Amino acid sequence: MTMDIVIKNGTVATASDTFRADVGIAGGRITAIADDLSAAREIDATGKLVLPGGIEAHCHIAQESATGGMTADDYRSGSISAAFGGNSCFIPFAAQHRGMGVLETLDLYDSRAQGASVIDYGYHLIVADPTEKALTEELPQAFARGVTSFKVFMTYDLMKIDDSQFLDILSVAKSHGALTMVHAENSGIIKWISDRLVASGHTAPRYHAISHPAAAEAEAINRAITLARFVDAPLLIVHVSTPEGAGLVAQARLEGAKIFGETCPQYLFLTKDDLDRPGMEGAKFMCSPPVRDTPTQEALWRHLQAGTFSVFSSDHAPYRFDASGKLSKGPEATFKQIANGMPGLALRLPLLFSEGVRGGRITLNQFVALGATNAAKLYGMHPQKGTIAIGADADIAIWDPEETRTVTVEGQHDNMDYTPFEGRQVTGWPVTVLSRGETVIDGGELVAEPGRGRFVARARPDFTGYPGTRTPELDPAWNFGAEIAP
Ligand code: DUC
Ligand code: ZN
Ligand code: ZN
Repeated sequence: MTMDIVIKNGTVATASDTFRADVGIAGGRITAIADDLSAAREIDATGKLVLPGGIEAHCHIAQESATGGMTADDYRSGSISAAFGGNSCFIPFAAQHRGMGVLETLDLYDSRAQGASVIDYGYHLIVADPTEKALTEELPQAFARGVTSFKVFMTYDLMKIDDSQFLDILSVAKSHGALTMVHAENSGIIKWISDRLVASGHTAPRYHAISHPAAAEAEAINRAITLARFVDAPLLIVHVSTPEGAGLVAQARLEGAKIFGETCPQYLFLTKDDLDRPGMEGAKFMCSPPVRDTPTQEALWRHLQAGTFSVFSSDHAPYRFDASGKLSKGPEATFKQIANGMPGLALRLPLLFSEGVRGGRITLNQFVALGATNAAKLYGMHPQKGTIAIGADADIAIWDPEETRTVTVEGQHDNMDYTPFEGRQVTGWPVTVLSRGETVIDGGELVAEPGRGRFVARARPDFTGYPGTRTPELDPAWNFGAEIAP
């Protein structure tokens, strides 16, 4: 058997197994996993971990917000940053804004990504304007184009959909096999408390945490799960930040509903004390939902360990600490006027490895599942991506589990001027990253050309094992024969 590359002497880990093996690559795919392989090019992985390349499934790249602000990272800088963080694939959002067609949105993001990305990519479609045309024609066409996940918002005046629109999108997604994702926070609670805070002069960044109470997340997650279960559609709750929200996800999963959860590093590593840093510094730590407190961190770690969360994502939403981003409304802006989001594309996996695996909170196999395999499965890329198996794309990250670095903004490769994780000691870093057998990162250097990354047309996810629910009112056998929903 002729191979182009062999990764030798490493410890391979997948979502299920850890074993000593060489990995052979030919034509960009994994063609052999065996004791002793050789090829013209050999990568020595002695003392290293050979893992599936990470799949970053939640990041905002070359995306404008509904109010017009543009993220600091584009597909070039964003993909480079992702690769340095051990990822060989990422799935940013293609954001439809009101008045835009779905296909027009996808064309726009194609033009932004093509020729720019160093790793493979797909998009989740954000649906903010579910017109009849979007529901009946364009979402099915998006699905046929390989965009098989749709995100909706329950908050933000210019993005949010109502419950009836949510049911429409869940039903369309279900009938095509797409996965709906939701930003679940109660818009009314946030507006009510924010208005009172601002009116009484409480405008500093720290009040962002107060204005997005845990109850707002819990109410919306409960409602989102209720709606998804009502039409028996799969749903993934993104960026879960509270024990209450995580508990609702866990309970629904226990009951067999096709409900999935995601959490992010900021909810495990930062707290509202970071929002209370002097002056406007707290703006660097503003994201929605907000960072919470230490007991919340502990509870979310328990949920990660126990399997409540299927994916662990950065929610990289890069707005610089200057007039192009966080301070676009000036240094006196209220918390309502500051862009939500923080960077973390390159640090998601090292933070999870250092604190999770080395800290004894999750196994190495859970780390692989949370960082790559589960995203590949849920987002329709498995087994092409997300695992080390014969026939899979040779998307591989080689990790040095012993290397310790201190996080600095200078050490990042994104377009940001700060990192919320500045000064943190992290042990365990990716040192070599391959994408379809091509080396992207080698010894701390970028060695691939922007534009080599390809769009991945994704398939429908497999929901075997989730029996779901049957709503009598939607069952023609019970509802006097009315055909209401797929
Ligand atoms: N939701 C996200 O998913 N990311 C950034 C901000 C937000 O509200
Ligand atoms: Zn969100
Ligand atoms: Zn996000």
